[in-house]
Amino acid sequence: MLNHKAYIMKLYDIPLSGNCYKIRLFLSLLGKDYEIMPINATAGENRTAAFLEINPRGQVPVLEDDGLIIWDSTAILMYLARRYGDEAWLPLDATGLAAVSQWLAVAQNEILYGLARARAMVLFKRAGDMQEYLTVGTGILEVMEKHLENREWLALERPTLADIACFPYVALAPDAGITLEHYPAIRAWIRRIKTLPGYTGMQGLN
Ligand SMILES: N[C@@H](CCC(=O)N[C@@H](CS)C(=O)NCC(=O)O)C(=O)O
Repeated sequence: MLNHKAYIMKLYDIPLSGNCYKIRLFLSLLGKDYEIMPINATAGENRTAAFLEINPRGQVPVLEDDGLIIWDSTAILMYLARRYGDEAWLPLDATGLAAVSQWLAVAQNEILYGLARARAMVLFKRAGDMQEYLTVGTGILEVMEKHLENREWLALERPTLADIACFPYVALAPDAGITLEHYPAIRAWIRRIKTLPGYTGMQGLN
């Protein structure tokens, strides 16, 4: 009998990375199987010639789907939403797409260069300017708090990629020593995300 091995997606991953967790969370919400390809950044595995062929930026996450390689968490989320999700996650209409894109931009700007950088300093002893990261990070928490005071989800009347992209480093802010105590609307939004069917957590966030 021929052994037809079913194709399975591969995710190049660091377990404590919030950017990788975004992808694991979305794959879980979509109910998609995948294989983890662990990358040990401390041992320089993201800087080898072989890995730089896969992602010239030397970063995770990277997704490999049947020969197609995609790097950058936003690009991967968009690919997965279009390829395997329904339109709800990433709308096609101009207004809905713009509403989601605004928050995808926040995830790659203030959240990454504020909350995520502050966390990396604390957890991984990365060098940086903690004061700057805290100013940027708490600045966007204030914006999100106000925005969520009268909304359930960031972009539309339902969960979208906007929520998935922004969720990890906001929910992991306590790892960076940033309390969410003063942000009740953000805490309610975090609880809402945790009730989505297929939700999965990570270390420091269950
Ligand atoms: N904008 C990128 C950022 C990716 C990123 O910063 N990845 C980190 C882990 S969270 C990484 O690979 N760091 C290893 C390094 O830069 O040496 C994305 O969203 O995928």
